[in-house]
Amino acid sequence: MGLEEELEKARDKLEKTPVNKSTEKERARIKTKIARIEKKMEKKQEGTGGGYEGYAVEKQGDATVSLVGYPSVGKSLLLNKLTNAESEVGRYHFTTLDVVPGMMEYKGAKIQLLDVPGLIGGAAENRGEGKQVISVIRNSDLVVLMTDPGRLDGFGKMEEELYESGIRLDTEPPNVKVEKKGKGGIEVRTPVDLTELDEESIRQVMNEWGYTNAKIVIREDLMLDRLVDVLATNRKYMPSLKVVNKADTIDQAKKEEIAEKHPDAVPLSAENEENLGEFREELRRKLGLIRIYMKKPGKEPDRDEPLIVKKGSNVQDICDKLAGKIEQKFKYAKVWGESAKFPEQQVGEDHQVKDEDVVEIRTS
Ligand SMILES: Nc1nc2c(ncn2[C@@H]2O[C@H](COP(=O)(O)OP(=O)(O)OP(=O)(O)O)[C@@H](O)[C@H]2O)c(=O)[nH]1
Ligand SMILES: [Mg+2]
Repeated sequence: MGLEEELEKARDKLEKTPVNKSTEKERARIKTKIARIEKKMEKKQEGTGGGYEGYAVEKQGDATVSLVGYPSVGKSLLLNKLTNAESEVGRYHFTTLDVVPGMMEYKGAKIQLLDVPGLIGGAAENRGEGKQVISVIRNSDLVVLMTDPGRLDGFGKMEEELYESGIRLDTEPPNVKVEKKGKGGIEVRTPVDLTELDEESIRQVMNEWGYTNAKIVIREDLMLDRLVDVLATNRKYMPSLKVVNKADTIDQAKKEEIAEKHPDAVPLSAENEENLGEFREELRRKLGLIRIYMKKPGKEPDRDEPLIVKKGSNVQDICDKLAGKIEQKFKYAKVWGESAKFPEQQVGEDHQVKDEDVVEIRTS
């Protein structure tokens, strides 16, 4: 039996197994099996030399975003409106066959947008170009899920498809640490109460994943799926942004209905360039990009070309980004702005910066 067939069988079995307390262990076993077949398939794909070549896009700029959605939702037109790229826009499905990159500049940040070919049913099962689509998405920093008013179910379908491919959207990775040991069996430590899993089933699942001697520390009320995610180790956690394009084709009532059903989706029109500002701002916010104005001693800060770093970055990260530009050894930094207790505060490398701070690096 081929891997694909095996996978299909296992998925089928899972679907037919009801969800209740008595089938919990059986479902755990099947899920483990599914995850292991998927991993095997991935390995095989890598082994054949990938076949990713046509899709390998060099990451450029401060962040990379993939634009996914069913054929003809308007991905190419949006890319053309927002960036310097020229992606073919057509009335026919699948006008975009390769990944087309474009660069968008917004508030000093260079955001690379990738027009990714139609995310079609079956991507997770390695049908068609699905696997390559997934690999491009996994390599980006955020995924835009795009649909139009006629296909609002697209969001759920895309989310499902990405989930099946090991991509976890808008979710924190499990707060769990696993450490392999030389002996002693499986030691389970849970400082919190677990409502779904007991130690026995945790041990069982870990055994099925090939862990015989290990320590697992669980710091959240872990569900079975997330335990499997930890053990599978190939999960990708990333943010997403939902977009409903072609807002120009609907009336106010329909707009309100969409806002109610999908409050987190940004309605826009690539054609009429409606609401593109909000889209850019949401992208920047979700990517967590912040601006730092660098300053040289005795000079005014450079406000024209901010240094872009991720939210939560510290002075050390800034120095890393400036690598090559600072030749001498870091001594201290001076900071003005939101992160400073007072203007011109003297700080060390672990000081966390905030959006629009002014930073002066002192070297010795
Ligand atoms: N009314 C309206 N039509 C749009 C809008 N955006 C795109 N379209 C039209 O929808 C059709 C498909 O647009 P594309 O940009 O080619 O769609 P795509 O998602 O790139 O499609 P594939 O490359 O096939 O996956 C074209 O005829 C566009 O002119 C919009 O905001 N409003
Ligand atoms: Mg296209």
